[in-house]
Amino acid sequence: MPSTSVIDNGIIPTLCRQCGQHCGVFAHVENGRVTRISGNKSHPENQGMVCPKGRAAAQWVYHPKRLKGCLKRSSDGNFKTIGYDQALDEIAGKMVDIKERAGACAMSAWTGEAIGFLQQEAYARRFIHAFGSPNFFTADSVCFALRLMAYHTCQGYWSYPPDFERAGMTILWGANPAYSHPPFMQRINKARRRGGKLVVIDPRRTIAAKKADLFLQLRPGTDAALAFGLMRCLIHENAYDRDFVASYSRGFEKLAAYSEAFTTAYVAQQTGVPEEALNKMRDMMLQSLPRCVSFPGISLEHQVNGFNTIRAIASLSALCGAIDIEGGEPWNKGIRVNDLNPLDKEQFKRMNPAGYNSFPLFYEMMQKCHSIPGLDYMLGQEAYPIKGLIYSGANPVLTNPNSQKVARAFAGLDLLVARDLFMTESAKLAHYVIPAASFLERSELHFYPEVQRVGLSQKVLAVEGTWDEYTFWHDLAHRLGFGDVYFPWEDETAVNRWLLEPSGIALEALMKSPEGIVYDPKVERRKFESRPFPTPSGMFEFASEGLKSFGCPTIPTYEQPEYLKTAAPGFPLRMITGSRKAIYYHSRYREIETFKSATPRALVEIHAGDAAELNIADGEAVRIVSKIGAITIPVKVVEEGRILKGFIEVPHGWNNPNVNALTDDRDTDPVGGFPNMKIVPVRIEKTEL
Ligand SMILES: Nc1nc2c(c(=O)[nH]1)N[C@H]1C(S)=C(S)[C@@H](COP(=O)(O)OP(=O)(O)OC[C@H]3O[C@@H](n4cnc5c(=O)[nH]c(N)nc54)[C@H](O)[C@@H]3O)O[C@H]1N2
Ligand SMILES: Nc1nc2c(c(=O)[nH]1)N[C@H]1C(S)=C(S)[C@@H](COP(=O)(O)OP(=O)(O)OC[C@H]3O[C@@H](n4cnc5c(=O)[nH]c(N)nc54)[C@H](O)[C@@H]3O)O[C@H]1N2
Ligand code: SF4
Ligand SMILES: [Mo]
Repeated sequence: MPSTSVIDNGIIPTLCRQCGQHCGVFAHVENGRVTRISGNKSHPENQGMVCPKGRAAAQWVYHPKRLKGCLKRSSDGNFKTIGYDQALDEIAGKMVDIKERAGACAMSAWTGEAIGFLQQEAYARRFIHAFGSPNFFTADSVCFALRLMAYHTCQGYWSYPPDFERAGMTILWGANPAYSHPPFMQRINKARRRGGKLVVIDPRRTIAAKKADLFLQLRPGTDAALAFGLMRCLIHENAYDRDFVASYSRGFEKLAAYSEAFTTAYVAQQTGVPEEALNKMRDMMLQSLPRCVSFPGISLEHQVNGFNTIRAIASLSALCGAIDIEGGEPWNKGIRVNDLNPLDKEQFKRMNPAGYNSFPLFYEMMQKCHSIPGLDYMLGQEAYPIKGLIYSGANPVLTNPNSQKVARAFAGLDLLVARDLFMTESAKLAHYVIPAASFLERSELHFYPEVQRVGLSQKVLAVEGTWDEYTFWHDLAHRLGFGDVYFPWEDETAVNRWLLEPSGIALEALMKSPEGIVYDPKVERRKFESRPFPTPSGMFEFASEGLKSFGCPTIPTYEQPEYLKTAAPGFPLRMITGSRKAIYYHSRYREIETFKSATPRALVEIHAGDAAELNIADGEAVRIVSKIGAITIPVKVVEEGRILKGFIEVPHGWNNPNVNALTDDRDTDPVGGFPNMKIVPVRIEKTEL
């Protein structure tokens, strides 16, 4: 295969991007080929650790199924290989045609988690904005943005990640960093060796739960009740940070009055957690104050009261006194870099960005469009039609809710361009597939705000017949006539140099610093004492008056999950989806042979009591039916205590079965538009595979 490393033999330090952590790694090259990836012990992110996904990077980038050469779908549905110039000329021509027929807004772009949320994403956003369309979608519509929105509402920034290593107590709310964020688990483990406590709140006894000092097996959707119960304890014990509340916050009285209803008995009744365990948690929290940090996971975003649940958790941290202290939740200092995003917010808002009407706060805070209503635009069921989409580093047909609808929307477009390393279920629907470069084939900046460092990944490989993100957007922009203005840099090295200019850090220096460079040596704590919180009031907002205009209560509230209020007729079970596993990453890495042999298929986890009632044995197949679809999947009856009775768990990212055939895109958080992927009403029927 014509793929060569930038050196013949040796070791190239770089950053792993098999997930979003950007661990420091070494690529070992022998005879022009990367043979293995090892950890950089001096890198602050991972301190030498490499997880199985990182170790498998070489298997993945050299996989024989990797796409090379541009593909065009013919009328018979088959793909044929065409030249890069022809592909880009045709795509540019079709975009011009769409613009003439339906306006610039009829074109859109979409980047997925594989692209990340920084530089690579910014190329796509810059491109579609320069084309004249506000319609830019990302994985943010189902990931991280709801947390960002909730924290921003309270304090004007998001403290990510907490100072795990120095915390007195870490509360994992529906997160399993042992699998999802291995470097964070490493830090939590370090804190525990020094006596720090770990509390895990999860309806499933995860690997993190097994290691925890305390595991609360709570009913999904009831986290806010627990958070209010803990706030009530802090207030009743007079143990909350009174100085912080008096001097730097607003809305405390309203919040305190609301929390009064959350007695230990009521919280136990809602969450299903025994009062004894709740009291134990309260005592642990009181003993670790103020260094008590919370880490809300993705499961709190994937439910209909997610925004308020996360606000309640952010408020709890503020009452603990954990805001911007050592061992608390830092207010990170950013780096001064040039901005790739030329968005004129007001101008684009006037153009009616897709989904603005449905979830205006999402657009206001993220300055991106929401993909869930975005699909209605693609289906021609909204104010104007979206007729074209270029997506990169995503696989929405498997990862977005209501996958039948995603597939229908994609299949109906006049122009769909896919950028991926592999032929996926989404790429199969594309008119053109432009093979993408992997992270080992590009160079980009990455920031580690908790240690105030900037790092740079190095280009390790060149693979013929694939194109990196910058080259692709640059080349297409030049064909459309706005390249000179918006993509003037020759290559990504020139972009990196331009981005860094305001920071005072030279690209050459960064290239020689595999562990990154500290962009601000001064560590400051409790910065709110000397400058206002970046909220409308300048205070930490337990109550946010600004939310009224978005139809949201000013203080966070607990909404009982539907299943505690009424039985959904015909759907007696609740399905949790997508709990992270150690190896697969959403729909990624299913090609890797060693992963395939370790976990060849998706299984539904079911409680032994539910299995017995349904007369289902381990290994048998079932049909899971939701309001919008059905899938067939083999059963894994799990050990006692692993999952709450009445709940099942199905992994995501698989093609067969695709759990998002069951998740409903209409069942969302009203403010953030995040889909319910964690409490899906379903029933199970015995069947055969
Ligand atoms: N290996 C691997 N790592 C990944 C990913 C991957 O696909 N694979 N994806 C990455 C991405 S993009 C993300 S967003 C992160 C997500 O990472 P995390 O936020 O750590 O998510 P999970 O590991 O799925 O853990 C979520 C847990 O929440 C529990 N849960 C479900 N409903 C509720 C509820 O109502 N309340 C509470 N308290 N718990 C609940 C589930 O049982 C599950 O154990 O992982 C990242 N890391
Ligand atoms: N039911 C259910 N669904 C979920 C979730 C859940 O918990 N439950 N979690 C949701 C979450 S939190 C997220 S973040 C989304 C993620 O959903 P997506 O953003 O769609 O992510 P992936 O499935 O990982 O798709 C990434 C694609 O990019 C390709 N790729 C990898 N590296 C590169 C690269 O460098 N360049 C390019 N161009 N392509 C690359 C991969 O081959 C893969 O096909 O899934 C969501 N879907
Ligand atoms: S956690 Fe694993 S996959 Fe993620 S960056 Fe680190 S080594 Fe790579
Ligand atoms: Mo995510």
